[in-house]
Amino acid sequence: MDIPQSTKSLGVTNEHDIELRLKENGLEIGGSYKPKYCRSRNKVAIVIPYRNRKVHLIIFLSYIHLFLQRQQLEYSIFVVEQTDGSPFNRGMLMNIGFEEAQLQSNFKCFIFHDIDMLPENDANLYGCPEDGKPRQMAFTIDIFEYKSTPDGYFGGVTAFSIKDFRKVNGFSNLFWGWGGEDDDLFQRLSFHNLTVTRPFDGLPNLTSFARYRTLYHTEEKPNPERWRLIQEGKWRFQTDGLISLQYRRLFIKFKPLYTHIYVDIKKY
Ligand code: NGS
Repeated sequence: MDIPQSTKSLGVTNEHDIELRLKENGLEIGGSYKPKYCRSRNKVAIVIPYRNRKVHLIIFLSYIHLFLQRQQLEYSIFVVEQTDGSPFNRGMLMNIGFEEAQLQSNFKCFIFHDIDMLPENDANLYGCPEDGKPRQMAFTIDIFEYKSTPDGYFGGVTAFSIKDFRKVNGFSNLFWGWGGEDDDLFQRLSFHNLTVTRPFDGLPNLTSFARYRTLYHTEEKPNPERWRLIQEGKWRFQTDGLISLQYRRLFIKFKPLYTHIYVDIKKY
């Protein structure tokens, strides 16, 4: 399937058209899917942090559902929306998605997914990683001219078993604004001796497989505190994260294409 850069190229103009199409494929309310003729090994929760990117949301959903269904995966999509006016807190929204998804079902693993990243290759499997082996899914990205991302890069799209994400205490909740929360997470993995794996590890020519296309957006405002937070991270790994997560869930809506969780995480 071609990767769309606009909803027009999909031949659809709104969410409703896509809903109808996907319903025919067997998509259930809340954006959940189970393959019809086989049983998936595990159930995967896809968590997407979100605010104010309606067009990206439509493009992402219309692409990713079919992608996941071609892989015969059992999955649900959770969109966690920050409704307050504080700077965007990607890490905290991921932590919230992790906790909220478990209130809905017994997911065995989690894929933390930016809304503007589209996997290009159907063979980049979104199934569960083994315990002890979190996976960096986005290995080469168009905006970096498909060069391999550096070893310490752990952003964009990452996969965890439930056990490993708990072990590292999730993301830090303290990164408000763009950048650094993924570097902090990478440090958490190293601290716990977890090995980062990548799709197609061991194969030659890795760069031609785990490719991602990004959807265009204007640059976000970087968080001026991020370098200091990263540097001091190791003192907080045990106390800042899932263990200290506090938020107000305003409401949850089970929409045809996804479960939409509205939260207030205001920076007090
Ligand atoms: C690093 C950021 C990461 C970010 C990566 C790629 O510099 O959070 O760039 O960003 N770290 C810091 O700023 C400390 S990207 O070009 O994909 O937007 O993930």
